[in-house]
Amino acid sequence: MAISLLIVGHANTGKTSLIRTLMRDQQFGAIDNRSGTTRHVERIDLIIDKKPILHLIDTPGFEDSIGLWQTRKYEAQAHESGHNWLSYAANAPELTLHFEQEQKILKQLSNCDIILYVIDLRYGPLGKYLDEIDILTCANKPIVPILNFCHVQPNYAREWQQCLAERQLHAHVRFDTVAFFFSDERKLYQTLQSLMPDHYDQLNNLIKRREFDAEQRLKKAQHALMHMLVNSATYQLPCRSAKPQPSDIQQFEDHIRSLEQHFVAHCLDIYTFQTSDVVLRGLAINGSQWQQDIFDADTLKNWGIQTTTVAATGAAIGASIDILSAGLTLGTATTLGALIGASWQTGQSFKSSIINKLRNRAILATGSATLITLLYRGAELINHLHHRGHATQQAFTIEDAKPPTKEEIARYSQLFKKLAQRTEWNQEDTSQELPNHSLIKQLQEEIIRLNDRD
Ligand SMILES: Nc1nc2c(ncn2[C@@H]2O[C@H](COP(=O)(O)OP(=O)(O)OP(=O)(O)O)[C@@H](O)[C@H]2O)c(=O)[nH]1
Ligand SMILES: [Mg+2]
Repeated sequence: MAISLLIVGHANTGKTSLIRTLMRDQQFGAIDNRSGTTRHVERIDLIIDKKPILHLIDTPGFEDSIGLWQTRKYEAQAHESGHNWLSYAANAPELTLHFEQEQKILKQLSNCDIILYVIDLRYGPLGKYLDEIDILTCANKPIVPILNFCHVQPNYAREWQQCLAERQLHAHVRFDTVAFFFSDERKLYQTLQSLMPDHYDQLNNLIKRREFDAEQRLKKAQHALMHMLVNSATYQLPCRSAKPQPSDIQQFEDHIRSLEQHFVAHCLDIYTFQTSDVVLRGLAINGSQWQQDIFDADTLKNWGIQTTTVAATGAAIGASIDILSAGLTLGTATTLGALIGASWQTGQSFKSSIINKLRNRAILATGSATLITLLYRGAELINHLHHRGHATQQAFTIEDAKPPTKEEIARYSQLFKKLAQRTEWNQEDTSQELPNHSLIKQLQEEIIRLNDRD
């Protein structure tokens, strides 16, 4: 049997938002900055393995709790027990004119297991809210106050906690449906476990599943970022002449931008958000002329050259290329592998760049400053989406990310310089695995470090 949670509270405190966030569903109900958005009771089931675990029941907000509570105090029902008064007030035709919305709430009170009372912490515990709690107490059901908007500062958390404690409501849960943290959601489920011990295992499964899903989403998004960075770092655009033309630069920049856009779309999909939730702005691209780094020990190794005297071999290679560039035909380029002693099989990917060098054509590649910006923007987007509640209405703008430290710049530049040599890793199909290589592991560690830091 699922647990029925009745979500109640004053108008505009974030009741519908809470349900959207718990369901990871932006489409549930309607939410708005104006009060009185929800006009009807609506139920949605949280299902795990085809079994409903929670029934979440959304209700309209209280609008005039003071007036309703007064009808009990000053009229004929004063002598009735709270519970009897509720049954009466839920259906009394003479109350419908003034308390139509409240009656919709009262009718649900008998059908639920637990009441979640949503509080907007931007407001202190005013009389109208306290009357709402008094009305709900009449149902003799457990009430869990949800301290919503908890990340908005300043707020009235302390005043509310004191006021709730005076009413024996100690088991409150802090929440923010916009700045979402799974630890808050876990606390909610743990509170439900203590109130309904018969459902302990069921709720435990829910917590574990939620944790697992969150971990998987994060891993997938980080993987997408690695792909985007590898593809950006290894992308080369051969130009038609020694000097890149504006059309070459445009084509190059469009490609890098499209890689970032594709990554953003993929992340939105992973986190079930929509295109309108993120705005991409101002990626400054510094295309640099690509240079085959023939003196780099890793590059030599990749070419199949095992040498202990890297500098000497490097000099020999440099000389060979210079000789070739000096006037030999393009066909000669294919003999380059033999000339430098590399296994041409492994050096295949460099063929086009060497041929372009021989043809005296520029090759555009992404500069490390751009790659660092892409890394930072990507990590920031993942971090944002990981904590974005499904009730958030404002789009997240990706602009310039915060600047890295000098040490980080040096570390990232070194990493991207090495990655840029691996042109054979450039792949359009991002569903393919990335190579099992120490450079990829290093990139992954940097991304994880950036996500952990925020
Ligand atoms: N910053 C912040 N905004 C929130 C939070 N919860 C809700 N909101 C915003 O508050 C507004 C009202 O949210 P709703 O979910 O419509 O509130 P409601 O209680 O269902 O409103 P009614 O149906 O009118 O009673 C929306 O603009 C939400 O985006 C929160 O925890 N933090
Ligand atoms: Mg609502």
